[in-house]
This record gives sequence, C-alpha cells and structure tokens, in this order.
Amino acid sequence: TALDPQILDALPVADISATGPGGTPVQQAMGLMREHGPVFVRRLYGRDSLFVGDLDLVTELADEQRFAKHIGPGLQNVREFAADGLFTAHNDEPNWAKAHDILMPAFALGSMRTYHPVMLKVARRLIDSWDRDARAGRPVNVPDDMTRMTLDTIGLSGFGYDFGSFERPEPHPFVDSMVRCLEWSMKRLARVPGRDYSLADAAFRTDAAYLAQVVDDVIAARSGADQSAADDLLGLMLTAAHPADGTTLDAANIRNQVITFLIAGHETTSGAMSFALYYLAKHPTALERVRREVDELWGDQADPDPAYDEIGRLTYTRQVLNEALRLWPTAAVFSRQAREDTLLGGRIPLRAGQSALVLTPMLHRQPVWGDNPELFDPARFTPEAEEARPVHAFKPFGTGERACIGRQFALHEATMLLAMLVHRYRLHDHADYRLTVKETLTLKPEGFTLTLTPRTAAE
Ligand code: MNH
Repeated sequence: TALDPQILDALPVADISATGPGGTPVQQAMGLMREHGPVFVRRLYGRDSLFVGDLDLVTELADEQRFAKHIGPGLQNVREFAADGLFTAHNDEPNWAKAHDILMPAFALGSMRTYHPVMLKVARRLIDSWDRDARAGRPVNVPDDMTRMTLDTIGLSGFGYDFGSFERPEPHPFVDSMVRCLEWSMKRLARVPGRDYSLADAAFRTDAAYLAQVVDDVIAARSGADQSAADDLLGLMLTAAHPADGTTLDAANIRNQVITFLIAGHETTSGAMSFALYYLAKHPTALERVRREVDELWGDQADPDPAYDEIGRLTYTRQVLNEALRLWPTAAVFSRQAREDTLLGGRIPLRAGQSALVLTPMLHRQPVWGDNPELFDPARFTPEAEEARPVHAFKPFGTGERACIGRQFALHEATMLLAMLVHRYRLHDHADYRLTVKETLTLKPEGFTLTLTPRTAAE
C-alpha cells in the first residue's frame, strides 16, 4: 500500500532514482539516515519507502497491538522460492500458525541440548580444516568457512542430511544458487521501469529449480527410513500433528519449510560469526578476555570436549557476538505494517496495511548507545548494561511473534564455535583487512581472511 501523501510534508524525502540503490542498499540507507535523520522517506522511481531507526518510533512499531510483520517487496521476492515457509508466510496464512505451533518445540531452549553434539561434530570439521590450513600457512577465507560450517550444521541437525561442505574445494552448489536467489530478490527491488530483465529472471528460475531439487533430495533421503524415529525438524514436519486439528503439514508446505530453514538456518549465522571474528582480530583486548574465559573452562587441553552447559557460561564470548550483531545485524531490515489507521510518533499518518522499514544497523547506533556508537565494545552487553537499556534498542532478531525462531540455535552454535576457535588458534590479520560489507539481502564481511597459528600451553 503506497504511503499517504501527507507523510511527504512531515518527513525528509531522499530520491535515489538518479543512481538507484546500487549493490549495497542497506549501507546506502544508513548513509541517507545519517544525512536526513532517523526517519525519512526513500523514493525510487516514484515508489516510496518509510525508513525508521529512531528508538521511540521502533518501540511503537514493536507494539503488536498496533503493528504486525509486513511482507514487503523484498520478502515478496523471496516468496518466489520460499512461498509460505515460516519466514515469508503472511500473518493470516493458516500455514504460518500451523507450522509455527508444530515447529516451536524444536526451538525451545531444551532442544538445543539435542543439537549440541551435532554442532560440536561440525565445529570439529571446521577445526580439522583450519588445522590443515594453519600447517600449510594458508589463509582461511572466514565467511566461506563459516558458511560451510553453518550449512552442514543446519543440514545435519535439522534434516539428518550431510552437505559435506568441508570435503569440497568450493562451497556446496546449494550455497551459490541460494546466494544468487537472494541477490535476485534484492536487485529486483531496484529495477528500472521499462528495462528487460528476462535473462535475470530465467537464471533465477534455474537456481530456484536447483534449490527445489536439493530439497527433494533432503526429503527423499528420509523417506523409507523410520520417520517416527527422528525428532529433528524434518521428523516434526513429516509426522507431528497440529494440536488444534490433528493434521500434519502438507507436502508442498514441507518443501517450503525445508528450503526456508536451509536458508534462514545458516546464512545469517555465518555472517554473524564472520563479523565477530573480524572484530576479535581487530580488538586484542576483547580477544584476550575471550581467551581468558575459554582458558578458564578448557585450560591447556589440546582437544576440549565442550559440554552443553558450558556454552551458557561463556558470557563474555556471547557479549562479543551481541556486539558484532549490534554493529552489523546480518538480517538488517524488517518491515512492520499498521493494523489500523494510526499516527506513528503522533505525527506520521499510516493507514491500515501501510508499512515502515526498521533499519536495524541505525537503530543500533542511536543515542541510547552512547556518544561513540561505532566503537566495538562488548561491555555494552553486560547484564547491568542490558538491564539499564530500553528493550527495543537491540533488535537483530526482529520483533514480536514473527521474530526469529532460530535465535537460541544460532547463539548456541556461534558461541561454541567462537570459543573453540579462540581457544585453539592465534588469529593473524595478515592482510591488514579493511572492512567491506557485501550485501546479498544479508550482510557479510567480503574477502575477510585470517592466518592461524596453534596456541601452545606456554602462551
Ligand atoms: Mn532467523 C526470522 C534474524 C538465525 C530461522 N530471523 C528472523 C527475523 C530476523 C532474523 C531479523 C525476522 C524477520 C522479519 O521480521 O521479517 N536469524 C536472524 C539472525 C540470525 C538468525 C540475525 C543469526 C545470527 N534464523 C536463524 C536460524 C534459524 C532461523 C539459525 C533456523 C534454524 N528466522 C528463522 C525463521 C524465521 C526467522 C524460520 C521466521 C519466523 C516466523 O516468522 O515465524
């Protein structure tokens, strides 16, 4: 629903039609927000989007009585390959509530205990690979290896399917196809009216068909096996009956859920760990504190065997992850729509169905974060600091009932891996890396490499 023209009198308007959003729409919007202030309208070829970073306005948008998740043009594009999967389902689509209720138990905190051994097994694959690179003096490509690790983790723990990413010289082709589908979704937002995009669309359909084929393989690998034996995501999808009406998810919806979880379950976590390692490589004091924390648990054991309960004790490591997610929340935008006609902030008229985009990286740089928001400082996430801060100041996982279902999963996986890596290696910023953030709907530090040497007991 197009914005109310009245808005345009109340707010700054930034017309980007001359340049388009380029390859980095999130960072462009951040720049515009720095220029125009924490709420503005971005105009592209006559289409207007309301961008919000202001804490008070985001706090209103988080009010579930007045606002709900909005499937904006970006997610409409993702719907072309994920359809009514959890992430892209409309609020009132019956399959959203049904799948949510059926899958929720798989994401309760207790379920993380079940995933822990699988996460550990995949973390060890990464470590084996990094040991080989360290011995050869070869730099590791951090985002690529984080993606190998998170894809194998969600594949194995959610679906009992092994992508075997560390046995491949290049990431699994699923990753390339997925990244191109996400890129297509992003670039489709910036199309110049009148131009011909049929080649891009044909390439997209080829990639989407390949993703669907991988999903069929994942499901087929399970059929025949004793389905009831598995209590993982796929097991729930195939067998769990909805408490309300006793029916299970239908076959088409299961495919949409599998594709949704294979994508949502790895892409953003991989970016989050990559940014965290980037900040650790650049901040020796923080790195030293993580080191002290992991050494307290695992001392000079060559191959520690992290226990489930130990991960919850890695509080400083968790703070580092949160601080990385503050500066670069890897799913950087979410959209909210008005349930009824309303005035946002008492002055911005929104009619029922009209929407606002929360620009999370700028929310995370508002004055509530102090006067040096660009500074990486994990002390922002001590329990006392968190207690003192308004709850909606930090939203890397979105908000309300449509917030991220995989948050605990991501945090457990990422905290454990970071801790194991810091325990095992010294990280060398051998290329004096300058941060370039690549956008493919999600964010990653592009071309970030490290060299590694093993730590010894003497250090
Ligand atoms: Mn995740 C929704 C960010 C990890 C599965 N996720 C969201 C949203 C954000 C988000 C933001 C809300 C989007 C919106 O409002 O439109 N997710 C993240 C980040 C990480 C992440 C930053 C890692 C770090 N997400 C994961 C993992 C999984 C997952 C891991 C699965 C194992 N996320 C989802 C699903 C949804 C979602 C599914 C949609 C939930 C719903 O709408 O019911």
